Amino acid sequence: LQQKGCVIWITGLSGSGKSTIACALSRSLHSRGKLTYILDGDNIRHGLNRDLGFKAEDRSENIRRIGEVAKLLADAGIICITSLISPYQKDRDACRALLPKGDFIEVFLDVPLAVCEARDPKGLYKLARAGMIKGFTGIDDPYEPPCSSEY
Ligand code: GGZ
Repeated sequence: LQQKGCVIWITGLSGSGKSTIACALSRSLHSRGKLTYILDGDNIRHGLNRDLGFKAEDRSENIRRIGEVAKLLADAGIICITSLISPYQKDRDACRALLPKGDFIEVFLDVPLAVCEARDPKGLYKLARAGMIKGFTGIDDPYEPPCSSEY
């Protein structure tokens, strides 16, 4: 395998397009002979992280575990693409610190809340506005935009 691994960390609100872009990026890299793997929050929360919810410490633990898995994959020479809201700067920074300088590429999908909410692909914003989901990111839970993302 003539490939150096890295982590491409995509962060942004629900509905900002993280999964879509992760998938498109992965396909594009595959077509150029690169080995990739996507770690998607929504998926991993059904398996590895099914014990975690959405309170602050659970989100932090979610990000911590996925950051460690991403590091393992990068060590194995894989381009690991993560697709997680990852709302807290300190948690993203901790994942960055696991990797050699330059091997953690943070990508901020800077999509305004109003646009994400208008898309509402799963109807979750509607539920959150109705008070049927508590602590929804962007509605009644924080999102800290990156201050030093690569993209
Ligand atoms: C945010 C929530 C919540 C709450 C369920 N807040 O757009 P989706 O549906 O498919 O992706 C979102 C996903 C967020 O999981 P992450 O692991 O990326 O979050 S974090 O990085 O903050 O740990 C959303 C759905 O789960 N979802 N409840 N309260 N998103």
